[in-house]
Amino acid sequence: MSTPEDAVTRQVRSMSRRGFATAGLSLLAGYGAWRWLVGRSEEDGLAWPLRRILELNERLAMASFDPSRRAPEFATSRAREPRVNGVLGMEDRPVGEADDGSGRVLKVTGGAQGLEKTFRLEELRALPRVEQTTELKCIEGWSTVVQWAGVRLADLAATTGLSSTSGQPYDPNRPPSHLFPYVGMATAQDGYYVGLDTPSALHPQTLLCYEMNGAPLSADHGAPVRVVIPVKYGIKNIKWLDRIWFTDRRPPDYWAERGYDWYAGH
Ligand SMILES: Nc1nc2c(c(=O)[nH]1)N[C@H]1C(S)=C(S)[C@@H](COP(=O)(O)O)O[C@H]1N2
Ligand SMILES: [Mo]
Repeated sequence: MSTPEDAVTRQVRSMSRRGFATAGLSLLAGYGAWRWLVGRSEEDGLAWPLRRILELNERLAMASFDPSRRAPEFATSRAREPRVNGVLGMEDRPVGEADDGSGRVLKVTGGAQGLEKTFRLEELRALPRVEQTTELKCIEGWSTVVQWAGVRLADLAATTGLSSTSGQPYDPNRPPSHLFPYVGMATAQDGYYVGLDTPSALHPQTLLCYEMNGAPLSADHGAPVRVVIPVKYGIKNIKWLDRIWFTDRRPPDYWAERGYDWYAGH
């Protein structure tokens, strides 16, 4: 004869059995979905369904990017020395090169028929100098306020006319026709490379920097010239920059190839 307690126990047992079965089923479903996901072919280090989601994020980021939006700027007194983070491509620096790399040139290509122009450090210094104190934000979770000095990539595009196939100088108020949609950047020997959308690359706060916190840029921080692009995460702030190319094709990007968001804005 069963007591009320027995009935309760049975009920609890069957409930937990059902609960267990449900949990087990959903686990299996989850496992199946996971197996399915990891079985998908990879594109740039990510299973394609995840890649599609990232691409959707990127499209949203592109559509919502407002070129008139500026990253916050800070009082110079807030500036600190950032840690040295990321040395990819920098092992390719020739031994014996002057610390400031002043003998090197920056190559820039684009324009009507892939014209190349080169700039020595002094030539970059002769272009309008911009100082700004902005935050360098790493995706690893740290950020440092740094004072930078350099030339706007937009000003370089204005003097060279390389940012459009029409060859017209870049003017933010009257953008030239046939502006290239992308900008590629790389260290010498391609040890590190980033791809940028042109609105971000020609944003007024995007600088080719040669000074940090009032001193010439050090080798560790990317001398002679590095990119500072405060509308993007640190990964896009390429150090020891060798080449810039304005292009119709989305340029390769070191971290996007390893599963990070190609856009990497914040
Ligand atoms: N050439 C090169 N540039 C690079 C990297 C790198 O590995 N190689 N790392 C990036 C990352 S992830 C960050 S956070 C910043 C760090 O800049 P810092 O070393 O001047 O602090 O550099 C960026 N630029
Ligand atoms: Mo970073």
